[in-house]
Amino acid sequence: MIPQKKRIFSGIQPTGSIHIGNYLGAVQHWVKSQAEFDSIFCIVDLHAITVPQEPGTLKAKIREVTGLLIAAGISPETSVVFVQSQICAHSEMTWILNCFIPMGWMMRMTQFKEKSQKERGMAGVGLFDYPALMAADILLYQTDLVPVGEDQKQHLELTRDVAARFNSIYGDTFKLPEAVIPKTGARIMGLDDPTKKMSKSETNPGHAINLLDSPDEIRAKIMRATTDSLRDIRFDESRPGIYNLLVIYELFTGRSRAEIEASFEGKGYAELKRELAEVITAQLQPLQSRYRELTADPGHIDRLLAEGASKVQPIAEKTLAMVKEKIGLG
Ligand code: ATP
Ligand code: LTN
Repeated sequence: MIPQKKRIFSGIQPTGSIHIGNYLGAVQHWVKSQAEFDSIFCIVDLHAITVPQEPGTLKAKIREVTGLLIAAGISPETSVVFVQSQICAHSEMTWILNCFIPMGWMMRMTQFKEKSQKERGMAGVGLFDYPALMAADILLYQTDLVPVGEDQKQHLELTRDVAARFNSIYGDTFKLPEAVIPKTGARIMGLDDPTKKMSKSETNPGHAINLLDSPDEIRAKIMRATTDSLRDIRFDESRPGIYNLLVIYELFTGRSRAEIEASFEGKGYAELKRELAEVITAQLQPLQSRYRELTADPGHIDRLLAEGASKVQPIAEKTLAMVKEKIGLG
């Protein structure tokens, strides 16, 4: 018998613009692992509405993110890409899991604490419940591995905890998923403030390099990136600005740290920044032209998403039916 491939599941929010943090921390790893694993990628629009969204923009962003994933190398033939809200089982499973997650676990979630602070008491219940929806996404597909950036580690732990809790009550039901977090690039920092993670929800235009930025925008953002007043170019985590730029350089070029430090010996920050801008531009150009080709026909992306939904629906329905049966629902 041919052994079954392990299943990968991951998600991305259709909000803001996809930036090089999303790409280096998550998307490029999804692309590389497609051949080896049975891969499912979800455009998490239900997660997106945990903060206010403009309807027209949300719809457009769902297509944009899908187009970017495919342009970045996700193959719709080998992998599945689908929209979360098109599969009702995600919402239904979230409700069921809610009933098995103690409030105390949820109250420890640092992402909620950070995001809700900005909302000054007006954060929605959905934002609080965000990790339960994420657990439902993962557990519905009996996922083995979840490749994500560092910021999602705690959510993955909660997912495993609720799965284990359910299994201990009702017997073996959910597979316990494992987070896969890259050693380097799991937390690319903001260019304007290298002490904060690069994030889609930051609005400062100098904060992130987006995958669709023009060469001029890339150059301007990199040249303005916050560094320090020292001179030597070294991978030194205590100097977050220059360290972040070097990590981005390392990941886009695939060169070793020793090689990079040697090549910038005696050179200044301006030179590193100029070269980094060139490297990023060269890497993003082919992706951008594929994106333009893919989106030339507006119906194309919608068709791919409809196919994706029809492929995952039976898997999700099967897990949901098993769970409802075990609990004694309906
Ligand atoms: P927001 O910060 O507004 O919540 P986001 O930038 O984190 O949005 P998501 O769609 O939530 O974007 O994340 C998609 C994937 O990118 C996730 O796996 C996440 O862990 C990863 N990711 C997000 N930001 C970074 C970053 N700065 N460095 C590395 N990986 C990241
Ligand atoms: N919360 C994740 C997005 C996400 C996700 C998932 C990631 C939603 N559902 C399931 C992995 C598996 C984020 O990146 N902010």
